Amino acid sequence: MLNEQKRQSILEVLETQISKKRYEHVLRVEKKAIELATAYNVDVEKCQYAALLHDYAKEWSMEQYQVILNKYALDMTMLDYGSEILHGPVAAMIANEQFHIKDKDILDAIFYHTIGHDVMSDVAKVLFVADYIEDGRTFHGVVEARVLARQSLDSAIVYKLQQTIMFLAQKKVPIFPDTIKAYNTWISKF
Ligand code: DGI
Ligand code: FE
Ligand code: FE
Repeated sequence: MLNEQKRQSILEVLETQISKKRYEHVLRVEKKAIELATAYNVDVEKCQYAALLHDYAKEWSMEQYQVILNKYALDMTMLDYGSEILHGPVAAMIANEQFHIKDKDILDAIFYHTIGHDVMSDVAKVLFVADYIEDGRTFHGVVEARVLARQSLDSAIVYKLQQTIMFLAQKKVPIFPDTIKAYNTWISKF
């Protein structure tokens, strides 16, 4: 478990960055991440760090994103997809820079929490699934996702990628190529 003092110091800053509604989502993701990490024998503390910081930059402006993208020479094509795609990679840079998190599992989990990735550590898998099925989610299909998450993290990951791509295509919004890449890799595993 994450030391409560460290946890509170993160929450204090987090509260200044995102709305109350999103802050509560983050706490529910943390709760679900602890639950999944415990069930699947994954490092609980790492999963808590990843959960607490994953949406840190979700409400930032394009100007703020641009600064981080330039500073870390991140993929500029992400700018075409807005905050939905940018907030994970940017939050990973902030976790490193501002919260001094150097653990690759935690940083990658945050980086890839929206788009997914062909190779995902156990911490990344826990966050990817916890974000999708936390208790506040009510979308069509969440019940199925929760059932799958009890069977295996991998099956829930494939389901999330499949559902997300269908949802985006239905909305007629552009799909970030790495999201498709992750889908292609994961779908061939099942
Ligand atoms: O930040 P959260 O809302 O908690 O969850 P998230 O980071 O998984 O973001 C989900 C949103 O991102 C959801 O509305 C779908 C969207 N998204 C995921 N992949 C893509 C995407 N949006 C675009 N335009 N393209 C993508 O490839
Ligand atoms: Fe997110
Ligand atoms: Fe989230």
